[in-house]
Amino acid sequence: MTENYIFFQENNIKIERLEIREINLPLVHYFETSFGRTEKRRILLTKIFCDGAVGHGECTAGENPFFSHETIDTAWIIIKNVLAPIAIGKEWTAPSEVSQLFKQIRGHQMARAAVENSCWDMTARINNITLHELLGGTRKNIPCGVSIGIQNTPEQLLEKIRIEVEAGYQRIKIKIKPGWDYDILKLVRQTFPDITLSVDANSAYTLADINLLKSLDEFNLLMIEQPLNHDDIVNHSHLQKQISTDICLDEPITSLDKTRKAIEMKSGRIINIKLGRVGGFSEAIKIHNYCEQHNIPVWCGGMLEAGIGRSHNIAMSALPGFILPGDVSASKRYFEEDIIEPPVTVNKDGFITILQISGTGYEPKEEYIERITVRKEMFTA
Ligand code: OSB
Ligand code: MG
Repeated sequence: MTENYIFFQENNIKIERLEIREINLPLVHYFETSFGRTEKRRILLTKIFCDGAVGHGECTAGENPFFSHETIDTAWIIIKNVLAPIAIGKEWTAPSEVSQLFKQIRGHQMARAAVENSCWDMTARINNITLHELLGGTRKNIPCGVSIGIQNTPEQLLEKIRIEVEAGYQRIKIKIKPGWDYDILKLVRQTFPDITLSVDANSAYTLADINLLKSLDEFNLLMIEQPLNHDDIVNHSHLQKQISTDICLDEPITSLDKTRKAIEMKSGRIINIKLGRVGGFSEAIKIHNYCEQHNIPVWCGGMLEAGIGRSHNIAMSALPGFILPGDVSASKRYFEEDIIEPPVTVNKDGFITILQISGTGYEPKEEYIERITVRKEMFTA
């Protein structure tokens, strides 16, 4: 295993107490993908305690099992009944050891990631270093793109694209599904001939749609993300041979092993790394390193995260292989008020400046978080 991150602490640390809570946060605008529309987020936050130090995590599971089998409710049960009893009281020196504690668990990556990532967060704080430095990150700022959902009308979509292009975002990704694809892209390209554009189907097509998928080659797309089934790598390999647009895999990339198989099968030429989907920072770093060695560009995906998850995505995006603009954008695109201070902002050239402050540099707003909490539980040894 290649470990390019560093750790300094001399004393072993452990989770003495683990708190989980659910917060409810409305989105400023609905977000619609081929699998459905989200208007408000239910988000599970984790917080761990050790000898006066704390670490924060955010679970990226959605409200429904449509993107992944996991939901906020399954993650709650798994953390409570499985992860907390395993992890509480066990000493570690590097947070990657926490991912080893969870090795025998099948699936439930998003639940595992929330706990493991809290340990990375705490380790950075205890050592008074930045999280991106702890992970092995080298970038000072990260290029940003936006993901724009399916809209009620084509005019509304054009207006949203115009706003984000003017804000400086470096890449526009739009969601597609059967009936909201070729004609929409034709209109978008006529209106914005020169923008860097990609599409995400969230598994809405099958190989029977080959003619439609081939026809998208005419739009000079940066990539087509996850056109086929959520756990497929075989059919994507067939498809990639027949289209010139680069396929990017999202949903099936749940581990280093799945990544290696997808790359060996030539199922796509680009990989979207999502911290929750792969089970946390340790696995994400391994996937990043593997892709870098195989000249596969990666970028950081998003899951409509609130500030804690967003700040972890920023830290991960500092790794050198994250060369394509990610789906990590400004807090205000999602929420009236984010749960961190300062909120995430993007400069007019479409970059997020990585804060050079220990931890993530973004502090959770405890009082606000308490006010929007709908349930919480604390676990101890
Ligand atoms: O497929 O990338 C996806 C949001 C929820 C679930 C899946 C996806 C997305 C996004 C939004 O595209 C990315 C973001 O802005 O957070
Ligand atoms: Mg996607």
